[in-house]
Amino acid sequence: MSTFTCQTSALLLSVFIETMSVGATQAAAPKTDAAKIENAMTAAPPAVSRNASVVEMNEDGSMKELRKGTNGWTCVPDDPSTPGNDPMCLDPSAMEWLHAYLAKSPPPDKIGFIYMLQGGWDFSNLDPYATKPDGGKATITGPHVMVVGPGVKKVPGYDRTGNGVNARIPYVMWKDTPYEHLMIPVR
Ligand SMILES: [Cu+2]
Repeated sequence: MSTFTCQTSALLLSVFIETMSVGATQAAAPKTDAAKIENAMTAAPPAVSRNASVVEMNEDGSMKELRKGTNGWTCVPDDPSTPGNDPMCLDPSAMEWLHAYLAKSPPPDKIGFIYMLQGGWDFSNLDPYATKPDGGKATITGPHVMVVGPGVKKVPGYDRTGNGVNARIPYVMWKDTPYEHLMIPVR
């Protein structure tokens, strides 16, 4: 097969996959509070998400509590502004980190942990505020956990090449920004 054909098929395949995931998300995006809570809970093991708070993120970065939890964890349903299904469950330090990211303010000097067992879909592995795919390529990560906070900048052994496209190995996302964090696939 010629290189040209190869690249063309790869391009067509990626367009196809993106179209598929857009279609799938629009069909699956949770609408009711009950559906949003159910979706949010799939981000973490049941032992964690069962008693977690569930909050919905508004466009302006404010949050609406859908359910009050008891274990200190907070789960957030799929972000409908991205094509993938990407709910997450965060510990208290990771929630502070997320608020800082949304407010574009410096994150607190704490290490936080996030479950994203449904995987994630990011417009860019380099730009925290990108609104369209980098050079046409989104960063798609399967089921993973994340370690966040300024302290992770000092952790060696994670891929920092910045490619991060369809990542399968542990890598650094948004490197050299205040929101640099570790992405660790779990499957
Ligand atoms: Cu993630």
